[in-house]
Amino acid sequence: MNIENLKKVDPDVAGLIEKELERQQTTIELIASENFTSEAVMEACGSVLTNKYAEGKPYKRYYNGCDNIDKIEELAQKRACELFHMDHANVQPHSGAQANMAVFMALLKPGDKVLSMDLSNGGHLSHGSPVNFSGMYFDVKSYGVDENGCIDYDDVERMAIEHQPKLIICGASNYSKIIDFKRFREIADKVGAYLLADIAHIAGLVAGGVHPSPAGYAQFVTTTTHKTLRGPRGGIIMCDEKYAKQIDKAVFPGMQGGPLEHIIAGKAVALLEASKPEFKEYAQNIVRNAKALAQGLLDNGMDIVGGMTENHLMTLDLRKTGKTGKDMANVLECVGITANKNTVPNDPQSPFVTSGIRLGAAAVTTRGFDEEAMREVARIIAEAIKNSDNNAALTQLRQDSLKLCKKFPLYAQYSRAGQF
Ligand code: DSN
Repeated sequence: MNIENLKKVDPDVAGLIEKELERQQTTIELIASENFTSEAVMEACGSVLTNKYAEGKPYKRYYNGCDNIDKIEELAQKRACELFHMDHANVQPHSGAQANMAVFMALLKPGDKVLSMDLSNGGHLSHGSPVNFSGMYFDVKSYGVDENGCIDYDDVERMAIEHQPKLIICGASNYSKIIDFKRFREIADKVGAYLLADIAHIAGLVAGGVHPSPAGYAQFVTTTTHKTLRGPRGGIIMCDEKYAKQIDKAVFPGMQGGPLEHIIAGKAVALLEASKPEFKEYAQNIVRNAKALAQGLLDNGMDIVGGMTENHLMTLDLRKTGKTGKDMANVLECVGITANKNTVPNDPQSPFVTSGIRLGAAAVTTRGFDEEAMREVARIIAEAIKNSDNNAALTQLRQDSLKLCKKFPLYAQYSRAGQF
């Protein structure tokens, strides 16, 4: 991360980047959708590729001078298809929400019916929330989770038969159990619906072989590239070959203009990294660490939605403590732990206040946290919540979290000689 030029040209921005690096190095990152990408990915994203317009597809562009860009984008497509065992990949979506939007555009007309997971039960905004384009222009019916935090597949089937959706979406932003893609496909087939699997959160787990793959079940798979997959911020759509043209047309010219080829290069690098044996080990470690965190929290008397996690994340249920997600996420920030407030199923609080906190293990696993460290993180969280009004206790807990950060350095070569 050489920012020497930036320091001269714009010391304000350079200074803030340095502060952000220090924040990342000195805090414990538990936001379930975040991760630390490699320097190789960052070099690709910060490269001269940002200078190039490349509307269109590889070898079919609206601009000249795309020889190198074509090869890079083709590599990203090929690597995505190989990693996820899908026929076709469009690597141009700027984000996961835009990937989902393009699938909607490719398959549906305004007013068509969609069946997807409710946002407050763990679904995503772009799966049909009334405040998002997906809920404004389509007729969305939502399934949720049962009292154990699990999808009730019989209920999904009942709703599919009742509503006859054209598209069923599986995949979530806050769901801690394995998703049964086969069952979803059986339900979709029963009512003649397309199946879209949004694997944004679990893509790295799928790539690493610790979560079943949607390949062979979902005709459409969308993902982000920056969560458990550990790439740059962005999206990808994959599909069966027979839908390739439809999807490509929906992305461009339907949804987007010029693709971000520097980010696409970063995606190509991340996809290569995710195909290596070390990444399998990383994915296994994420799940192991998430389970250690969950067990530690349960042992410290905390409640978790659905109990033990089966993937990289979990939601702390604070209802019995009488404290809110909003306040406790702020308390955790005081002790050096970054997480986000999140609703729990049937939450009595508003989405801005909430009774839960979502926690994920992908980012800390990247910096090398092991199960023992995760148990210590669980202790710090539980103690911070119990002692949320005790400044002395919180100050000590901040020291404890800093100790962990020092033990597992992040981008160590950039830190100012371990000054933190
Ligand atoms: N905002 C992302 C998350 O935190 O899960 C989903 O897009």
